[in-house]
Amino acid sequence: MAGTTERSLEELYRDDAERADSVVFGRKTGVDRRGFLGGAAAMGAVVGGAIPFAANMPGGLIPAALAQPAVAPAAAPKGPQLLKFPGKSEQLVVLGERPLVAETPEHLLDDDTTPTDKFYVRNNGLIPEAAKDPEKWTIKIDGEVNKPLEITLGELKSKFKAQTRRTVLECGGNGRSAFTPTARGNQWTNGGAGCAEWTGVRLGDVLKSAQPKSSAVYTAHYGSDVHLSGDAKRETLSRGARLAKAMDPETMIVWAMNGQPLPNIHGGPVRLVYPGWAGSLSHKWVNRVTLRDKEHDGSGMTEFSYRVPIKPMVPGDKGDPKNMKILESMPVRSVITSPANGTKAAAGTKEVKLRGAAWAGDNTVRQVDVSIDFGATWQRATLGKPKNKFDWQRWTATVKLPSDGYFEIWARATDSKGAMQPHQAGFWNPQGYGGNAMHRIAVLVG
Ligand SMILES: Nc1nc2c(c(=O)[nH]1)N[C@H]1C(S)=C(S)[C@@H](COP(=O)(O)O)O[C@H]1N2
Ligand SMILES: [Mo]
Repeated sequence: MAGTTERSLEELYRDDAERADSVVFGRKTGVDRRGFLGGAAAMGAVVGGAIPFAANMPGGLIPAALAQPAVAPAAAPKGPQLLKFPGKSEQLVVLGERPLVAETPEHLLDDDTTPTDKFYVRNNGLIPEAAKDPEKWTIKIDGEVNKPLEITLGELKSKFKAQTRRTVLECGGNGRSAFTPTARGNQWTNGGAGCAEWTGVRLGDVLKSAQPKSSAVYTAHYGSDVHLSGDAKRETLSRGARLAKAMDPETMIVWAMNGQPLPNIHGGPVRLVYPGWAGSLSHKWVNRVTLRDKEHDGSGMTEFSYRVPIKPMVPGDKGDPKNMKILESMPVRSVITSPANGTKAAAGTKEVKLRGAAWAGDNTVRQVDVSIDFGATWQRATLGKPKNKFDWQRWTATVKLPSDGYFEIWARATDSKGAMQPHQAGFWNPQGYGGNAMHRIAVLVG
């Protein structure tokens, strides 16, 4: 392999894609590959088949077959660590054990409604014990209100009008692993998201019953989970949002997920759901919502936490907290949910049926396009309608393959405002929010 085998190309591609490129293709990134057929053959050997569209491969691109762990982790000695947790699928991939964080591989997001067992898990602190008497769970509403109140789950159910909505919950760091250089935090691929049916009441209705003062402009959320240190005085997470978002009729206090009582791991008996915005606003085990007269400054609100640059910053820089603003709506994203990355198809297979999902924070999805030739040409997918606001949109497409070989299928969504997913995660920031690089999967035919 070009005479250099100090480590496998697979490792080289993971660690230093540009150097791997020059080893494989014998040239610097950005130079035309057509003259290096020997190189393309070496690359083909690594990904398991000839690459019919090798000439279109962007320089420095880590082949999808290597960029993300393959589907069958059992085969790989150092495959991803899989979750073992009561009620959760054993196919979720553990990103951290303390606190417990696990993501859903994209191909497990293939249901219209994400089943609870497949739904990703993100904790910042210790998971509390399940409540003994859920109906007596109490939430306080205080701060900039004329009538502070305490309300039990039982009263929430009897005094306010319930609604059910299918909405996407997505971690603010979803897509983080696509940043170069690596950004701090859990290295989510695209699986820090799911779309469930949530049942509860409008947070706005409950806040209104406490009679907000005109000075109230922001919320602050508190829950019962304890800080990782075990110190009860230390805050685990306390985020908040502009009052207008809290008052949105789709922002809810929920007690059921997919028609069942909200499981403890997902914040039961009650959590908030702020659809379209960073998942950290959807406070689990919520027991207090305070209205404030300024932007909340709890843990997860300051410095680089859940904040993105105002003016673009140099990737890898330390950054200036004064140049950061709160991350609100999540960016447009699509995932290919079938077939799975690394799928092998029989020789002679001439077409592949694709399924996926796309969503766009506060916006809707205008279109999804797919490519089989590293983005040289694109084909429009058939896009479904959301069930309700903030639902994801399912899509399908059938792509025709010209021959056997190694293909990458790329999917790219465009939102209702015209914003499109980039090839590479853009707007680098120290904690890696808003990384919405296109999803791509490897398919090997023959
Ligand atoms: N009390 C509490 N609420 C929380 C968190 C937490 O650590 N503690 N994590 C937040 C983050 S960062 C996300 S992405 C979502 C994840 O919800 P899930 O575990 O139900 O998927 O919960 C949010 N709510
Ligand atoms: Mo998150």
